[in-house]
Amino acid sequence: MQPGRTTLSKFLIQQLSDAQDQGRLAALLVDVAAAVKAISAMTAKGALGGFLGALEQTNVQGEQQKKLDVLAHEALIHACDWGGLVAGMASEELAAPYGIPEGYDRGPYLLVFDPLDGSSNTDVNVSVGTIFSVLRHDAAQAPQTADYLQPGTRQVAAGYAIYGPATMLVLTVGKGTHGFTLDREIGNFILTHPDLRIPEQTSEFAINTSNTRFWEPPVHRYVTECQAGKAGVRGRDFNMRWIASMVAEVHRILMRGGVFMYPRDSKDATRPGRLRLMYEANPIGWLVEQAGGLASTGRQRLLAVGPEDLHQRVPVILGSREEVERIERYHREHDAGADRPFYSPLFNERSLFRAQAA
Ligand code: AFP
Repeated sequence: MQPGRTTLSKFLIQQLSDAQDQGRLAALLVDVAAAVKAISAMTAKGALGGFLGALEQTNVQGEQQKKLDVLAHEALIHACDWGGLVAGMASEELAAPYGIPEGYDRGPYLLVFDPLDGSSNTDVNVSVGTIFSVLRHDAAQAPQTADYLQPGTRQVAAGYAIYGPATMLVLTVGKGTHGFTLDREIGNFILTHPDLRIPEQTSEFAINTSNTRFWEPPVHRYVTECQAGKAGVRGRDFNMRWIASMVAEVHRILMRGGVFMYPRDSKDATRPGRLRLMYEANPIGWLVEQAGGLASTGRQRLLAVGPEDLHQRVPVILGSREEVERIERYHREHDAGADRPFYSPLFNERSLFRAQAA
């Protein structure tokens, strides 16, 4: 595969040459890429296109919708619902799955997506993204919600687009994680970052530290040690980033390593985390694993989580292998009651959490 010259279509034909339905999966990913180009044009136009600002309504998550949330959602639906490749679609912006309209053929795939991740950043011109996951649905009848509730290990393709200074598409079909850059002059995605690998070590972590008082002790232990730097047990200084756009954090980690954490916290006892399993954690988790990293809830592999709800939230800890392994060890030690000597004075048994199995 010749970086700088291989187009997305050529790449997919080559990567899927031995796959069941390779032509249809490649065609679906090309349709997703077409929607990404449309979203890229809108995000790049910003205020000039009237694309900024929020709408009155809220989505199924109870979050206020930005104009671009809805426009990105519509771009993906319109690019993918007519081609006879999907049996149905699920979106962060829809409470229930989207049924393929009468008159259109259905195909063997389910497309699940967050149309615009990081949308709280749209009006301040910070990178945002689209995240998508492809599952199979081989039954003849139209899919029900339960047909979407497949663990991340059942994905057949996953990817994200990042609308930054450059628009990039990063995807996997199970044979590594590969990056494509949009050449706007010819309107094509060109392979620029083949076989991305996440360095196993890092000195950079990403977490929203305004939630410190809500964290579980093992997360607090890990972050406190990073902040102690050379003077502490880690023996080296760490750097911190928080862009509030998961796609942008993950892209940085794929480019140079790092660890991203949106752990379970006690801010809202009804929510085991902020990020959604089906269309954020699972696709991103597979991309990270395919690039040699780890993706965990802190207590189990993200891709092994059995979905119970289309919009279910999970704790997310992912990135450089050695750091994620350390954080998982801290969770095990906490749950086994073996980490008491490491507690920060801020934390003790009477406070926020009782050890709970995942
Ligand atoms: P939005 O799409 O509502 O902006 O949420 C983005 C996100 O799901 C994820 O991309 C960020 O990492 C995380 O939320 C930021 O959460 P905080 O605003 O709590 O830092």
